[in-house]
Amino acid sequence: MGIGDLAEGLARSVGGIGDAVGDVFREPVIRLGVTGLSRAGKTVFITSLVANLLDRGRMPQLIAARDGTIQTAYLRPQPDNTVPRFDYETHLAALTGDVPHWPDSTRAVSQLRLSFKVRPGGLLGPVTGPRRIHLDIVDYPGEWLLDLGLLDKSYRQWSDEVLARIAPRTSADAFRGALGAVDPVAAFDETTTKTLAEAFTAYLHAARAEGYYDCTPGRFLLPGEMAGSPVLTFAPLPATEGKTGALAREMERRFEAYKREVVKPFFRNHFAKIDRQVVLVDALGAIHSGPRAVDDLRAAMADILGAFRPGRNAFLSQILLGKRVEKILFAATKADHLHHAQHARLTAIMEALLRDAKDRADYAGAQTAAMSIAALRATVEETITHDGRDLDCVRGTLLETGKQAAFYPGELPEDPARILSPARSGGQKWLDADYQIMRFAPARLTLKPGEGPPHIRLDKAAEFLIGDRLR
Ligand SMILES: Nc1nc2c(ncn2[C@@H]2O[C@H](COP(=O)(O)OP(=O)(O)OP(=O)(O)O)[C@@H](O)[C@H]2O)c(=O)[nH]1
Ligand SMILES: [Mg+2]
Repeated sequence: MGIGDLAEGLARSVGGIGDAVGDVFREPVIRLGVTGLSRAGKTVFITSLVANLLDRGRMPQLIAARDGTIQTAYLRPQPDNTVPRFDYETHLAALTGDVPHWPDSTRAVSQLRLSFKVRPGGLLGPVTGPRRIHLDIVDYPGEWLLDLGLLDKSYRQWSDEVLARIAPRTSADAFRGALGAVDPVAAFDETTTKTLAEAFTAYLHAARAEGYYDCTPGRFLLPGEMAGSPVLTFAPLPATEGKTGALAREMERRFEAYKREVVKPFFRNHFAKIDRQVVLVDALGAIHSGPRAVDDLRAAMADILGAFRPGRNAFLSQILLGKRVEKILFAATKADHLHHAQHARLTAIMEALLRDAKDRADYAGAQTAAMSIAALRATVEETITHDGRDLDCVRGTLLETGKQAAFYPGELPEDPARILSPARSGGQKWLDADYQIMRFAPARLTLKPGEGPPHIRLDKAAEFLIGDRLR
């Protein structure tokens, strides 16, 4: 009896669970994690990727699509019964309907299975017939990944670090005010705890809106059904010499519960199963916000890479059992805000950020790459003459007014150091340039049969992420 028979028998013996379990034993599965901080473009990326894998006319750089190795692709029920399904149909309808609009914000993990029928290679090809390969795409918030750093910290260390970091930020004024009104060695009181937690959560939201990435605990921003529970009702407290009050002890207990009951289950149930990972970053948004936001992005990329470093954390090593993510792509999204003449510059900035993140995280492990992409192209290019100068613009429908406009975002520097150095040295604003950003609505599409929605380099991203497994 071979392994195949064994798997078959096992699948049969679990009866009703049937097909999905059998698939896992018999047919290869690629688990692709898609993450990024809120509004990075995860939902649009997955929707367009799936649409373009189902109809592969615009995917020439995905070799298995171009050379016909992929014979068909279709959606199948996902194997994980308790994870919400990624709502592909609704998101696609939003993007490609008569009045196209961006999909709603999503708040939790979701998953989708796409299966490929692939032409068999090798001598046995004609005998064995087409192979099936499954692609499980898992969408999860980047905020949850950044929580990994909390596992190494005690409540005391975490509080000290957070309070030091937010000291110069005016967005933390209200939280500091709330802290000032509380005696840190006070007895425990639920109302005080709740007031502090709410003020801290409000600060985290403000920091996120200002473009800061260091906004952990991540579930404070995306609480879902845990809203109001003790694991999400704590805040950092200043150190007190010698004496600890019951308030601080309860805060500490809740911080430990957060690590145990929120952070660890996410890594065990979702993160540990991922083979390939794409991290979407809104680099243009950060550049628009200024050097501090770029510096913060730089630090966040190092933290994210750190989560993927083998042996980074005892708990992770224990759940991963030597399994590791094989490829990680950092992709700057929304590149359709730039004329293609500037794409290479954006890619160079992403590459420099990645190099820097790898140095910081002392990273060795998965193969990494940086790219600039647009999952859904919302603009067309246009060159206009202004004051006797040619300006490379993009034209699209403005989200705010619904009017068509050509837009010049400013010129990214050829040398990425012009962006990275001011970011590193804590500059307040760019000295020699100003980068604008404009929000466009998705364009109304007329797709030919066999074509997915228009994109920029989504095929190249797919080739890096899964191309080798489809051959
Ligand atoms: N022009 C352009 N805009 C994009 C693209 N992808 C995303 N966007 C913009 O970014 C916004 C956020 O995209 P989503 O895909 O919803 O981002 P998300 O990461 O899923 O966001 P959350 O679910 O809130 O975490 C969209 O509403 C668009 O305004 C793109 O390829 N081109
Ligand atoms: Mg989303």
